[in-house]
Amino acid sequence: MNRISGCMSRRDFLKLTAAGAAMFAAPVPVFSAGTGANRPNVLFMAIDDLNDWIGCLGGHPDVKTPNFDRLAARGVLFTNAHCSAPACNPSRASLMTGILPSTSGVYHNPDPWRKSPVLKDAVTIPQHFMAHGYSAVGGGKIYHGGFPDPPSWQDYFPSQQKNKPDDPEPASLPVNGIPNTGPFDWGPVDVPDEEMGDRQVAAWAAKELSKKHDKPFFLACGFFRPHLPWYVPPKYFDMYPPDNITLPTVNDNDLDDVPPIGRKMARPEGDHAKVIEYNQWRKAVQGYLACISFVDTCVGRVIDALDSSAYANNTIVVLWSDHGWHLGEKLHWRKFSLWEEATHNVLMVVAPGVTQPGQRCSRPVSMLDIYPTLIELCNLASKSELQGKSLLPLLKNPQAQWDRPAVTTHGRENHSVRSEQYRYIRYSDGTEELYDHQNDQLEWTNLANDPKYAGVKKQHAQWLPTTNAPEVLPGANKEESTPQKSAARRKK
Ligand SMILES: [Ca+2]
Ligand SMILES: [Ca+2]
Repeated sequence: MNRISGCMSRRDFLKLTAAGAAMFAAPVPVFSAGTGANRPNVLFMAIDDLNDWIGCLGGHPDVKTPNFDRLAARGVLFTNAHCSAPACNPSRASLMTGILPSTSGVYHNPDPWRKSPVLKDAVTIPQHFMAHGYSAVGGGKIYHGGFPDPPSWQDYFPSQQKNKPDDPEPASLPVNGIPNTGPFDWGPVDVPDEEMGDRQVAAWAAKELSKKHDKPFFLACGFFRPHLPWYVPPKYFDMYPPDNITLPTVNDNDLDDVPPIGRKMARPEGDHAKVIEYNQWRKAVQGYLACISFVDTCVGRVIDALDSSAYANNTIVVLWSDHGWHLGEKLHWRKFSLWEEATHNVLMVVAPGVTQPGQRCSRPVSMLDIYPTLIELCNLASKSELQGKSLLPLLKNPQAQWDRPAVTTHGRENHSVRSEQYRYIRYSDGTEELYDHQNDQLEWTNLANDPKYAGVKKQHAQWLPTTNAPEVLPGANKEESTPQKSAARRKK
């Protein structure tokens, strides 16, 4: 599939059948229970702000990502995977605890997730592994910046309090010439790769993999690029000459059939207007692609280290990104929306003895599903509070039936339900969008008001969360959220 050029693949209908549900009735442990020594290790890699612009997902025709592609080729690439929330903190809090934003009340980046009454004592993925005899260490960005979680780890790089190494910056800022642009900036920084924070995280992870481990390990390794600002060494910019870059296919009237809450999320008068005014679209796409190719080399370092380690054959690799990114589609930039560009993200799983090489799965899955998947793959105790479903049936057979769509929430009571064919959005005021991906992969034509689709809407609406917890606000977690506050805070 190629969302940029508009070449669209046709997809099967999602079949919401009882047969699909029955597949979850009897989970089969893959590895035998017993001492920790029998259990597989887990290499858990996170990429920040990476949309589907990697070679194997076909999201951009120009991108070069040999390392993402070779990892995907070893196992199952999920081509229709979506985040629980299109922002770093709520997406990661949800992924790491297995709880939906609408249940926890963690909707936006400033929301302190451990202050949620639901997540206060939540057992995170690495905590659950530690409770089963694993070591759990991490490096780089796994949780969002302001909210590291020392109880999740035995050790952390660079430290439990400072989860991310610093990055070098160009001498003169901003590079793109947009006034008051802050981190919404792009351009080369003339340093060796080794000075980049992500390369330090990759080197740390490689060293961990070279050590002798007495226990099975859960090793988390989080890369920050392609998060803004898009500063990486010049050679990565040189890979994408701006004059030859393919720009996203954008419909200037795309927001005309979008309800007001959605238009407010897009904010075309903000980033997009500035990018056009300062003639930066090509350079911005260049910067994002450059950062993707840079982080691809970091992923490659870690894969090489795993391959040359003693753990090459008994380590599960899970690579994920926390949400997608708009680069002008719907006249929007960044994440913070409920459309395909913001919710679609990267998920690939290599599980020795379970997955086959070269498999692709187009079932709609959620980052919420990672936690129960790892529980089954490593035969840990199940946890009834988790709201995702184990992907094990799809890891074994990517064409297996799947009984549920992926739900994404952005702010209280704004939800998207993504099935194999459709995306249904319902905002807090009851307004709706519906897109048919079989005919409209770019989500240009909102079908929500067409009576022909009443049944499709109803089918998808049954998956809308019934709980919409109050937002967990900094310093006053019992306070009720208001749309004004949420809108103001989202801009931070
Ligand atoms: Ca992010
Ligand atoms: Ca439209």
